[in-house]
Amino acid sequence: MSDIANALRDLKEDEVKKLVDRRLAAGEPPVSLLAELNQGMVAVGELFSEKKYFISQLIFSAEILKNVMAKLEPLLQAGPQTESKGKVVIGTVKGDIHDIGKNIVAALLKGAGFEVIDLGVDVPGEKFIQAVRDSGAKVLGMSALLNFTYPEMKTVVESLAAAGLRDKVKVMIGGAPCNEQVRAFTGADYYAPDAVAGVNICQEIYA
Ligand code: B12
Repeated sequence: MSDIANALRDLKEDEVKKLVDRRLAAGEPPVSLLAELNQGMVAVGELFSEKKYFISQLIFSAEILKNVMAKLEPLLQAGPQTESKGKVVIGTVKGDIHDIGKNIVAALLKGAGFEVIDLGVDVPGEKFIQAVRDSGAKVLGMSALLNFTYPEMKTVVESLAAAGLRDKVKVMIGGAPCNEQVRAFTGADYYAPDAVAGVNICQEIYA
């Protein structure tokens, strides 16, 4: 693991900030730091699973990452102002309040010129459907970090069909525990392992 990932895993806030500042000052693009930060958070999650970290440490890791992202997000969004490339509805599914990854995806999409309709966290299915209908977005992105929310994503996909919207919108899912199998279970069209992959998928859809 990199020095940034290690510092985040060890909850050394000042160290994380210092390393991030140093790499940005050296001219490194902010997007290249995301994978390392993510690695650090995965390591925190593992320590939590092993009962070596408790919920307080999970909360603290999120605080550290949120503070770092407050610096990185404006940089990720700082693309040249162009005409909207298209609309994307995004949110974290009902029952789940994890939003750091979803916010990164939203920031990168904005930076790439997409109009993002961010519904926030713990989003009920009806709200996703309503937003897709009202906005005419061709992409719906759902974030899920808790495995017991997979059925919720499946329900949203089925509700899109029931509302006559399924052929008008592509559904993309993401979040640490998601994978291709989860995508197949939910009936979503795409699974994105990270935010950059998510942006690439949107670019393909709107090409
Ligand atoms: C920080 C954290 C928290 C914070 C969240 C704060 C916040 N505002 O988000 C807090 C402390 C609140 C929290 C709470 C809980 N958490 Co938590 N948490 C984490 C942790 C350590 C990091 C998550 C994170 O921010 N990662 C960094 C971001 C950048 O990564 P990411 O979200 O995966 O996003 C990237 C990609 O996945 C992708 N992506 C994400 N979403 C989307 C969406 C789309 C559309 C696309 C295209 C891409 C995409 O792009 C992102 C950037 O590349 C994870 C560990 C892990 N492995 O992820 C556990 C983890 C997710 N949590 C877990 C658990 C169990 C919980 C709790 C139930 C704990 C408890 N007992 O209360 C609660 C649940 C609360 C709830 N109802 O939601 C488990 C889930 C296990 C499971 N598979 O179901 C994990 C995996 C930890 C573990 N190993 O046990 N958590």
